[in-house]
Amino acid sequence: LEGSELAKAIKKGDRRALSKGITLVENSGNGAAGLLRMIRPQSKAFVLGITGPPGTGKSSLVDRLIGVYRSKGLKVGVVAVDPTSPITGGALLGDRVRMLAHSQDSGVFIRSMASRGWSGGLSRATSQVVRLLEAAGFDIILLETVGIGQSDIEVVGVSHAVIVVLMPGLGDDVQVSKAGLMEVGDVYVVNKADLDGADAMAVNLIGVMKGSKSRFPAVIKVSARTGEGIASLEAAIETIRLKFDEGHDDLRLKSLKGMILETARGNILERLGHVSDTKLETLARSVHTGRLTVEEAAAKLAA
Ligand SMILES: Nc1nc2c(ncn2[C@@H]2O[C@H](COP(=O)(O)OP(=O)(O)OP(=O)(O)O)[C@@H](O)[C@H]2O)c(=O)[nH]1
Ligand SMILES: [Mg+2]
Repeated sequence: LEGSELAKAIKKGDRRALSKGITLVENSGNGAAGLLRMIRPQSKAFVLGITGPPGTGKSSLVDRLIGVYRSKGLKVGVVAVDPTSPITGGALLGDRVRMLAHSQDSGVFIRSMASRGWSGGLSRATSQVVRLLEAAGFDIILLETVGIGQSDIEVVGVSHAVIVVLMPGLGDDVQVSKAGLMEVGDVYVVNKADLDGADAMAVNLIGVMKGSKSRFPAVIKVSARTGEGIASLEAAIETIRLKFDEGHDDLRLKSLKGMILETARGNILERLGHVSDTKLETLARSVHTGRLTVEEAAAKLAA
């Protein structure tokens, strides 16, 4: 299948075609532009970003949320952006996908994307994969990414709502605030509430939130293990999803702004990644001899 045939099959919800489309996007970046034009969907799917430090239970919560939405009859797509290195990656990636109990359900589509090896185009690729899932008729798209650094967190910029998953014992919030996690969440989850320290963590977070005058994200204690608090989390997400369903354009525009920005950023970074060392050296020599300033050289490089 190629071109318009592939697009048609994806829109019919053909899973193999969807996989093929995703691979195309992953392999050829903007080379998939034609396909993305042909599948151009109405923005109907609700995209929920799930981020947080490593090991806080994001995948376990994704698993819970799949259950929640499947019981409502909604089709759920999952994109897990995995920071695992390509060297050890293969096996681990497989394990994580298998970990999800829903991988045999035809109303669920799970895809892992390795975050290594992208010269800045990760968010762009993620946004493209999200659009393919949307075209294939998924109602909810869960986008899991480990929030370690700025580029991981930028990935959730394409979401309509963002859940930041934390857990007891993260220590002071330095790690969390440094990564920019305190700015991106619509809902803050203290997962592993079955362990000690969840209350203290939640109180701490609420204190931090009160410091900000413009944002009032919810703070919810849950346990992906026992199911405690999952209903509250669901309710908090539903509040946002209802606004979305009622056609409030601001959430859609916010997500589209994220997609456009991340796509442009990806294009620029990719172009910079392809800069030849010869060209760079020529520019460096010009700066060295005083013919150009660094700023002028940078402008030439990015042109
Ligand atoms: N006690 C307890 N353990 C949990 C809970 N949720 C997840 N875990 C455990 O925490 C570990 C990490 O869970 P994951 O769901 O893989 O966490 P993650 O945030 O997706 O991890 P990465 O994707 O590697 O960053 C696993 O051993 C889970 O069994 C919980 O609510 N309580
Ligand atoms: Mg995970």
